[in-house]
Amino acid sequence: MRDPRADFPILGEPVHGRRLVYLDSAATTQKPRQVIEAVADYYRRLNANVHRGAYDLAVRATEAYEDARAAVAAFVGAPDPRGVVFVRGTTEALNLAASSLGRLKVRAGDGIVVTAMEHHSNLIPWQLLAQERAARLEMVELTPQGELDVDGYRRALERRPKIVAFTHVSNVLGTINPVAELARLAHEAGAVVVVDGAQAVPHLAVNVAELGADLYAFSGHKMLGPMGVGVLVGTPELLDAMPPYHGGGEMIRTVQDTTATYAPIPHKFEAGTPNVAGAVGLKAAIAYLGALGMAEVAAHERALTGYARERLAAIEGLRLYGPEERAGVVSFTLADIHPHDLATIVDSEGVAIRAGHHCAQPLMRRLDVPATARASFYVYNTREDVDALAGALEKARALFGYARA
Ligand code: C6P
Repeated sequence: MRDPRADFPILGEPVHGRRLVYLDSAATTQKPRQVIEAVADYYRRLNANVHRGAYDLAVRATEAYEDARAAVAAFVGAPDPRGVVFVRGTTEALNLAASSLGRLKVRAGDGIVVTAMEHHSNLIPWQLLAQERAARLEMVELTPQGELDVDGYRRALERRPKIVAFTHVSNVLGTINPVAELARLAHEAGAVVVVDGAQAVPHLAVNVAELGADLYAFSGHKMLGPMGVGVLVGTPELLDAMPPYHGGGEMIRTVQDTTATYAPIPHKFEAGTPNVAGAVGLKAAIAYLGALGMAEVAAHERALTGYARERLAAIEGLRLYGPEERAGVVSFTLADIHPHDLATIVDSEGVAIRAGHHCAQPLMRRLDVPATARASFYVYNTREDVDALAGALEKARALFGYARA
């Protein structure tokens, strides 16, 4: 992969007088100037509301928005751009899925299956739905290595749930779930499959049609794109059958005093003025990632993650969580130093990592920790960044009075 660092202006901004070592891309990624420029250029030259105006500028803004939809469809292998719904992010996509699928499919006593490695965004919407419908929410456990217990998953499917929702890649453990196999098993059991792809689409070549997910969610801001734009990809047949989520402008065909008919997909799910600049920025991010090559992006992260695991494992008292085979996320604790203290100390060295429960409290309970520290990698990270993290962690050890090994 070519070295893209010069494209990211923020990497030139010093932190505490030091070089910024940004290791929190699972939270949000930095933006290349190509994306920043695409957003600025949209506002400079194209801005108008979409799908409404008859004037030229509005037509061109609408074209830019719909071009972005086509680019997203091509990037994730969605056969039909009508299956690409723009939302604010993964969280909104999953709330849309739960709310709408819930009304379509779930009755009292029905089953919904999730896993113990879900981000709260792929858990709370299902909890709310289960409470509302008096449905049964079941959580599939993990193996001690932090992988999904597939036997437990098969057992959960024997109870014929209506919906199965799981993450493609864990934001804490980096575990990559075998989505195609899990989707096939769920379909055999008659369930609809909802996949949280927030940590997958930015890092792996994803083809939703090959994976067999019925609904697949991800966020633009975790893949070099702007904040406030995300995607729910679905099969057109399912999206057609699903009732609307939000009501308002743009999503209707005709409105009577007490009833309405709805626009065809995807517009049925896009009530109100959408984030057009966000979609345009996301298209630029997709073009940027496409030029780097997703296979190269994945290989770069795999190599860096392997190196990080090696460097961190050599630090005495450091404990790594999650399986060996994984995406570019490394969670750890160091002796009994609180992860928040660790993050603060390494920050003073210019190293940005995340500490906390990572919006995955059920998983933290299973790991038997209140929190972990987490480093996550992307296209602009290097082995020097990993060395900087390892050095900063050694300093933290010394500061807390642990002797050097
Ligand atoms: N995880 C992290 O630091 P939004 O906020 O809607 O863009 O994405 C939510 C979300 C959903 N699923 C997974 C697997 C995620 O990792 C995230 C976001 C960030 O891990 C912020 S908590």
